[in-house]
Amino acid sequence: MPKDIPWINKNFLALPDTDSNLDVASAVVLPVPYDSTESSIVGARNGPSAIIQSSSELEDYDLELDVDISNIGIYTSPYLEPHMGSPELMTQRVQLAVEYYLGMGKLVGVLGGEHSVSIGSALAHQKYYPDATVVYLDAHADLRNEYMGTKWGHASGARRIHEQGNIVIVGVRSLCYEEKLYIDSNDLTCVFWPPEDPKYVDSIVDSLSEHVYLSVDLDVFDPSIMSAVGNPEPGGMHWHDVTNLIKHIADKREIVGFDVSELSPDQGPPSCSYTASKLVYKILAYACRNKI
Ligand SMILES: [Mn+2]
Repeated sequence: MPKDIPWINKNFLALPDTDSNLDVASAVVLPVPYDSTESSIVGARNGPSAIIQSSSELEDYDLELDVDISNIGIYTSPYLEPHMGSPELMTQRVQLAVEYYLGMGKLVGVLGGEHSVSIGSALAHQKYYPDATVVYLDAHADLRNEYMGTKWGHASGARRIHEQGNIVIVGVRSLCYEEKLYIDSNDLTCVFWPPEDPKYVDSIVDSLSEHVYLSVDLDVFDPSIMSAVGNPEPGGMHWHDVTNLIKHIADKREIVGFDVSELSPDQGPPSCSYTASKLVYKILAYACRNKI
């Protein structure tokens, strides 16, 4: 293609081919437009396209880290087709797709979709990094063994992940009694929001293994900055609470993969899509800055 004509690529960050082809990319963003187990507001299937579209407005240069993010190489995968057979089959499909890119040595970031996409992605990462701790940011505990007839829906993600390995849950302010009992009886680390311990960031980082998988349900944010989610919950984390925690984790441990989910773009102002997009960008920056 002639380079003197200003093409716009429809990939994450609207990167030119030289920064976004699979061969050069350190990271892969994998869009998963799936929201079939949502029990309240549907629309997270439109999250990946809204995140990618908003990302074209982001600067490649990150002021905080003084790096050009595009230099890590970011490949935007084709969208994963939802499996309508069952939520369990969809989980297996997500796991397969994530393992495909992990097998190439890529850092994979899944763009949901509803938060159940985290199950397949986390299981794939737990297979590649058996010691990994999953840091699960969510307004809800997602520890129900089963909900509305499935064990593989958005209400059971943390439970399925905990059955496979280590998990630390942060930001919870809404849960059922069964989930509270599960946390207590399993001695599971769950930082409710607001946190009681002013040094909660250090406590979380100290509890993590070397490899960390990060799972972010956008409803962990306060609805004042993130209303476009399926289950908004008041009293949440703010921008710097979340980014500061992720930065500290990346400083002391290795973030090996992540997902960002539950953006339902029609439920809020365009700033929500932009915020979700910038969060993906910041996670990539913290996780990959040493690869630049
Ligand atoms: Mn949630």
